[in-house]
Amino acid sequence: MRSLYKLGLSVVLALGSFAAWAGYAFNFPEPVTPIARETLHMHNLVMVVILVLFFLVFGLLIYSFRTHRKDAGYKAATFSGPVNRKQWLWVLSPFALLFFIDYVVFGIPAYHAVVMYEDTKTDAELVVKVTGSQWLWEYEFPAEGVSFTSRLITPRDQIDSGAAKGAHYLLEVDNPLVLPVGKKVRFITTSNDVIHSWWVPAFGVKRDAVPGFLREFWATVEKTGTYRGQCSELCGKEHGFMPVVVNVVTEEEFTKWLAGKKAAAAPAAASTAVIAPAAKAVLAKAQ
Ligand SMILES: [Cu+2]
Repeated sequence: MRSLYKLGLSVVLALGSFAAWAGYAFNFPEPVTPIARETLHMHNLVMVVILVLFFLVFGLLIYSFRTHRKDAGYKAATFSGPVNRKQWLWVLSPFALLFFIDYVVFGIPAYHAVVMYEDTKTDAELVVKVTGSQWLWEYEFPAEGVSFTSRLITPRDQIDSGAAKGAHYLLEVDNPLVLPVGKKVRFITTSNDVIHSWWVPAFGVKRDAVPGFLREFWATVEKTGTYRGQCSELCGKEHGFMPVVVNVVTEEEFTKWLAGKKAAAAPAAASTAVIAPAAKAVLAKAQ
């Protein structure tokens, strides 16, 4: 009894220490897209069902161990011959129960989630192409002719522990991706070199960026804010240094930002247009 008390006390103390972990995000981040919410619901459903099964199975097991002990005076049953109906029932009912849980209780919502995840085209209002490179992300709005790169800006001395680490250590970039709130955005991913993976936990999306392939996913972000993620496919020595930062803003702010990006891209395009004929003239002379 005493050892049981000690065990109970140590469990309480261990759980008590969780209070000290308050800053440690243990659960899913707050979902901000339909996919993230669906994923969280799916996770919660599976968690509840498997916990009920866990306690049911272990409860029965411990009950059986305790009550059917020889030293508690329990007499073992003796039986032989063909399996009777009751035995068949004991064999088949857990099988039927697990089959039902897997294919109906989990299967239907999981099917719904997967179909929803793959539906990138219905009502998509914006297309963003995401290209992974060793070791940065490139974002492109093909319809607008806007593209830019997004690189880590955490100073090297923070990484080498020469300076105190900032609030968004390794999760900060020079040019974050900007998206409008409440719009369905279709993402197309690919890569310039090796396989990368674009991942923002709060969006509930993670998709590999594979060289030579275009892969898709979508997100409708319902809340403005800054969301951070990382490359989640080991892609070389600076895999840990290519974060994803997405600023989700109102429609007006987004239009303004996009216009600014377009304006910044225009002079560059104009100057190449001027240089090209000049270069042609030089080439003509050389011939
Ligand atoms: Cu990568």
